[in-house]
Amino acid sequence: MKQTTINAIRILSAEAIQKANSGHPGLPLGSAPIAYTLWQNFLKFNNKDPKWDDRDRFILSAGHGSMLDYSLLYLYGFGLKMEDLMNFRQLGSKTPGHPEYGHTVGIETTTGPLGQGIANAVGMAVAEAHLAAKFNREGFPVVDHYTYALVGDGCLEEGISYEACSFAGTHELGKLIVFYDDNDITIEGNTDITFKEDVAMRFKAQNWQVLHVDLVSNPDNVMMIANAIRKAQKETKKPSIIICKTKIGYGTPLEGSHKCHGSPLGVENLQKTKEKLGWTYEPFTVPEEVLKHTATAGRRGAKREREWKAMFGNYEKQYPELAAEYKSAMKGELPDLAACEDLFRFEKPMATRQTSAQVLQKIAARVPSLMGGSADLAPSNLSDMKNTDTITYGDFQPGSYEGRNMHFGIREHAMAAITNGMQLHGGLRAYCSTFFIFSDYCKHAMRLSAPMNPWNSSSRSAPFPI
Ligand SMILES: Cc1ncc(C[n+]2csc(CCOP(=O)(O)OP(=O)(O)O)c2C)c(N)n1
Repeated sequence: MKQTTINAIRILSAEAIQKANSGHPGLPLGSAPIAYTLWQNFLKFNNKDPKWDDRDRFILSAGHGSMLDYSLLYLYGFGLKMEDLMNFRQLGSKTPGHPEYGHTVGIETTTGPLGQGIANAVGMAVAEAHLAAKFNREGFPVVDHYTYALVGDGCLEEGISYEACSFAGTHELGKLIVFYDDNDITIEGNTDITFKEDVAMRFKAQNWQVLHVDLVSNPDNVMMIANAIRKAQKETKKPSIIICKTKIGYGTPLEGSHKCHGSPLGVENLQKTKEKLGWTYEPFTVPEEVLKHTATAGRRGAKREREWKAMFGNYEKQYPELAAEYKSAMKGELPDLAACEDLFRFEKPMATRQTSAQVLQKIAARVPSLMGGSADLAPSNLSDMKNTDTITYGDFQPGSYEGRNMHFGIREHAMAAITNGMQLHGGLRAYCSTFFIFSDYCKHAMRLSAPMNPWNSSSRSAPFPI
C-alpha cells in the first residue's frame, strides 16, 4: 500500500490543482514520499483530537505546496472531504491557496510567505523545550514531541531562515527536524542562477546535524527517509536537517522543470502522469485499501493519546499544583489583569521604557506562562523579566530551558516569527521587543500574526471557528 498511498498524495494534489486551474503541483509530486513516510510512520497525532497538546507539529513552510497538506489531511482523517479537495482555491472553501491557521483543521500555522514557516517551527520547538523543562518530572514526560517542517529552496534563500536556523542551532533545539525538498528549481528556473551555496556546510556551521537522502537515484525509498528520521530523533543536542534530493513534478512529463512549479500540469500531462505512475482510478477516487492503510496511523495516534492521558492522570495525583498550572497554561488562561489596580500606577513621571518595564514585571509575576525577550536590546528596552534586582526568571539557554527570558540575538525578523511559533504552540504568552524603528524588520511576521491571532485565548479554546 506504500506506493499506492504515495501516488494517491501525488494524484489527488495534481487533480485538485488541475480542477482549480491554479496551484503548485511540483512540490507535492516531488516530496510525496517524504510526507508519506513521516505521516504514516512517525508523526504523533490523533485525528479525532487534532489539538491534543502533545502532538507532533508539522509545518509546510513551503506553503505554496498547500495541496500536499490538504491531501495528507484528507488521507489521514482530519475531516477534509473529497469535495473540499475538489473545491481547492475556491472562495470560502476549506482548502485555500495557501494553508491558513484557524481555517482548516490540522494546519498549525499560516504559511505562504517563504521562510516564515521554518521560523515558526523554531518557535514551536522553543515552546516544547521550555514547557518540557518546566513541567516534566521523572517518569512523566508530559511535554515530549517533535516539530517537523518541510522547506524548499525558497525558504532557505530567504534571510529569515538564516536567522531562525542560527538561533535554533545555538540553542541546541534537538527536537526540531527539517526536511529540505532540494529540487534545484524555483519559479525563474534552476537555482544555479542565484543560489549555489553549500547548504550542508551552512547548516553544519549553524550547529545542525545534516543528513542526506537521495530520492532522485532512489525514487520513493521510504526506508532511507525513515532511517534519516530515526537518526534525527536520536540527535538530542542539535536540530537536524534532512536534505532530500528530489525531482520537482516527479512522474510528469515536465518533471525536473520549473514549468511544473506553479501551473496546473494540463489535462494531457496529468493523464500521462497517471499512466507513468500506474494510477487507474477515476478522478478524485482513492482505493479503499489506501484509506485503511492510512487509518492505522490514526489509530496509533489515538492509542498514544490514551496512554498520555493515563500518564497525565497519575501526574495530576502526584503533582497537583504543577498539573493545574499546565492545564491553565495550555488553555491560555490569564488572570484578570484589568482588576490589578496597581498595574498602571507609577510613583512619578518616567520614560515610557521605564513604565513599560514596571508593567512587565507586574505581569510577569502574575502570568507564569509569560516568556519572551529582545533582539539584543533588553538592557535598553528594559524587556527582561526580573523578580528582584538581582534574581531573574532565568534565561532560556541550553541546560536551562525553563528560563523565561529569551535572547533572540540581533535577528528581528526571525524573532517576531519565532514568537508567533511559540504562541501558536500553546502553553505560553509570548512577547518580543526591540526599538520601534527596528520593528520594521519584524513587519512580515507581525502581519501574519494579525489574521492568525493566536494571542486571543477565545479563538484558542475554540480553535477552528470557521
Ligand atoms: C516571501 C515570498 N516571496 C516570494 C514568494 C513567491 N514564490 C512562491 S513559490 C516561489 C519559489 C519557491 O521555490 P521552492 O521553494 O524551490 O519551491 P518549489 O519550486 O520546489 O515548489 C516563490 C518565489 C513567496 N511565496 N514568498
